Amino acid sequence: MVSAEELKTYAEITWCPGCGNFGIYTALRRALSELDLAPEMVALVSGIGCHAKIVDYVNTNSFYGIHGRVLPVASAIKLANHELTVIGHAGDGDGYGIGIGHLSHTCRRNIDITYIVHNNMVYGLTTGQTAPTSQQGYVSKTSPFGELALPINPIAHVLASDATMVTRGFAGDPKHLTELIKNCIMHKGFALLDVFQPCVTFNRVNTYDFYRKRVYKLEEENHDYTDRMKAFQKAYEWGDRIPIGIFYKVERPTYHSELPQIAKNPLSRQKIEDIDISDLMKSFT
Ligand SMILES: Cc1ncc(C[n+]2csc(CCOP(=O)(O)OP(=O)(O)O)c2C)c(N)n1
Ligand code: SF4
Ligand SMILES: [Mg+2]
Repeated sequence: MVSAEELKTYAEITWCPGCGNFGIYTALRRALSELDLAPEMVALVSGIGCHAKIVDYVNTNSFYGIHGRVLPVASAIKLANHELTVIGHAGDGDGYGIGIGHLSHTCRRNIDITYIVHNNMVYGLTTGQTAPTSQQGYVSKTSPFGELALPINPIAHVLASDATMVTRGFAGDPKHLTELIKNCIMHKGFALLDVFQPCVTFNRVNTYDFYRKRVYKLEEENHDYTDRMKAFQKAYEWGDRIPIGIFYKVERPTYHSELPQIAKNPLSRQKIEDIDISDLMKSFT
């Protein structure tokens, strides 16, 4: 077994001291270690933002993607070699702003990947602009009089897009987060893990204290995660009590399991020498 400590890399960590990304980083390494996954069989994919640096800090395969395109890259990796455990890391700006179109399609296809969204409700890397999950009234340099729009509700959004696993964690509770990451990885199908990730530098509203006073665990209140309508109700719970844990989970065939071309072997292990495409090429001339 590779320990969580051994999954660290030599790269210097440049997150601000106290950043919520540290909690996600710890939980991710613990989950990979506890599931006893060989590092060479894991592929991490990121967008661009503070969250994205995580792929440099974990000693597995990794692909530093582009802003908003985590899911197309992660889906392609999974379909090229479905034996890999593929985990996408996006920011709330990255995944719920520019990249949100990909989210619904990945859900409905049920691509077998885990998608961890580091939701700090702000654009961290670009120094604190309002993000799609910033709360109404949120003041920043791009909304100096307070944000007018309602925030994206990621949980409700993916429930409506037929996601097969929908979860939320808190970076200030790495133990609980480790279990959620393990559950998402073990789930056969698309799993969203939205994580409340305090940005201690730019978001002075959604702090560790803010969440500690409000979050409660769905599993401690006997939430039935097979009931989609109940999951919707929980998705809209916000205020003095905010739920974390598994909102919804259901089994459905994964996209790659329905493709006859890769039923025997992953695409990456298929021989291409014997394939003759000369007739196809001629058809284009
Ligand atoms: C296509 C494109 N548009 C905009 C940018 C500039 N940019 C880089 S990171 C970022 C936002 C980061 O916010 P978020 O995704 O929430 O990540 P965080 O830094 O908060 O982890 C933006 C707008 C970019 N790199 N590429
Ligand atoms: S700017 Fe915010 S999200 Fe980025 S490293 Fe600093 S605390 Fe973390
Ligand atoms: Mg962000």
